[in-house]
Amino acid sequence: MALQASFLPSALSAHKEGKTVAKDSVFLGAPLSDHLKSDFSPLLLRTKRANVSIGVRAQTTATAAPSVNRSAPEGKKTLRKGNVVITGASSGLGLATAKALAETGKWNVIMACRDFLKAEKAAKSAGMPKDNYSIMHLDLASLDSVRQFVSNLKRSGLPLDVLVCNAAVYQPTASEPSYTADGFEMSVGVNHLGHFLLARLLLDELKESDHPSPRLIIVGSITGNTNTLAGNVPPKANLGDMRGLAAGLNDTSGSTMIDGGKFDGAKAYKDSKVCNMLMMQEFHRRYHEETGITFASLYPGCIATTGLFREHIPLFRLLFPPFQKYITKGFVSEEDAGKRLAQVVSDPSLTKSGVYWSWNKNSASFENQLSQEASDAGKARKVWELSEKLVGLA
Ligand code: LMG
Ligand code: NDP
Ligand code: PMR
Repeated sequence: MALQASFLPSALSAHKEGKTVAKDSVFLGAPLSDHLKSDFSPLLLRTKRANVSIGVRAQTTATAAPSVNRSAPEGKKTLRKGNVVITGASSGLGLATAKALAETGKWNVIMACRDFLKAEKAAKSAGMPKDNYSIMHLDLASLDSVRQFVSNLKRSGLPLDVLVCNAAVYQPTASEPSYTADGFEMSVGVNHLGHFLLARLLLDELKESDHPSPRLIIVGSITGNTNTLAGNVPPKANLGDMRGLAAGLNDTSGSTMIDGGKFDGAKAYKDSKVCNMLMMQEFHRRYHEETGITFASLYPGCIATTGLFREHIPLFRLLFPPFQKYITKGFVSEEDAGKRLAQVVSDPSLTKSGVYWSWNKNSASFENQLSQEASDAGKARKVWELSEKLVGLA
């Protein structure tokens, strides 16, 4: 409630200025998704819609950002910012990417976060230009929250140009599984199933985008790829015959692990990354030709300092960064990793679909090879179909 009171004035003043709808999303995101104050939201939403056509189109940028007014005279095009949703933008890679994109002035970054205040603080202390981002509530550990987020975004009237599925949890030290609101093992539930539903529900929005290069990006990782040294550190990713996924990914109906095995948090994370990389390719096969949307995944490098390792033992957190810096040399800073993901979001040379991007020692991007399992089209189809059932799409 406090949130609401404090965000209302700025939301309304943003309207008056006819400047941007970004503030509205700040306002919209938290209260609506928290199921608060639904009584007066329709009024706000109507106001907002009316403003989108005026406010957003009035914005100009200096470079080849998405064009709205395509009939404007050459060199004087009226351009609008691209709208990019980044999940888990309250820390680590997501925050660094949000910052990198917001600073270009060409993007309105919608930070889709489970902890609204944390995100607001993070954005402020990162010094993100406030006209170029907004925050909306999204808890990927709840399918209801995912649906609510999609509905809020649609009702905001903001066109969606790029969706980045970045959020993740990693529970390497958990001896017992934990569960999402819908009863799925947490790592696969958040990292894969929550994002799968989100991406499926937002596909129509991406299709309608008039941006020159709409994209759906799903963050992958080297640790899910057993064709690498890192992917061979035990426990290794392996989806097996997916009997655990088929049975609902919990102890009551079968197993918390996709392959039906005993719970292992580190393996669950790596399995979830395999699902992320498989889903990117399945989206590509099903929708790229028809929609022109670019579907891509990436390994941004080892960002050994992020919150991802918060649940690991202190000794690991101490040694992991120097290990990656000086021994594997796979280390990359949050800032540089953010620039890499920002490239995949907006670089005109990275429009190829179905690609898993990585970066070499000189920080040049290249198309990387996925492991056999992470590029298995049969497995991709099966993950897709089983996941559809679990998230209520089939
Ligand atoms: C699993 O264990 C747990 O079973 C699971 O529950 C879960 O927690 C999971 O991923 C999380 O871990 C992993 C365990 C097994 O690994 C460890 O516990 C080792 C932790 C090491 C972490 C990195 C820190 C290393 C510290 C080195 C010191 C750095 C200091 C730097 C200072 C620089 C100053 C200039 O892991 C293993 O069993 C390891 C075996 C991995 C096999 C990988 C495949 C072949 C490896 C070939 C070796 C190549 C050599 C590379 C150099 C390595 C140097 C350490
Ligand atoms: P962080 O922990 O810093 O960021 C993860 C983000 O996900 C946080 O903002 C977190 O929110 C959010 N999140 C977690 N659970 C939920 C949820 N239920 N709903 C919504 N958001 C949630 O880790 P990284 O930045 O390292 O990870 C980002 C991505 O990069 C992940 O996909 C990870 O797999 C990938 N990656 C990371 C590598 C690395 O070395 N760090 C290497 C390869 C890939 P909150 O701030 O509230 O906790
Ligand atoms: Mg790994 C080139 C070698 C390399 C790279 C790039 C990574 C990345 N790791 C490498 C090697 C090794 N790691 C080796 C030789 C070991 C054994 C000492 C090792 C161990 C290790 C552990 C215990 N590494 C880890 C862990 C984790 O808990 C991290 C993990 O698996 O998270 C799922 C991790 C990682 N190593 C990486 C990267 C990028 C990670 C974590 C990030 C991720 O996949 O999201």
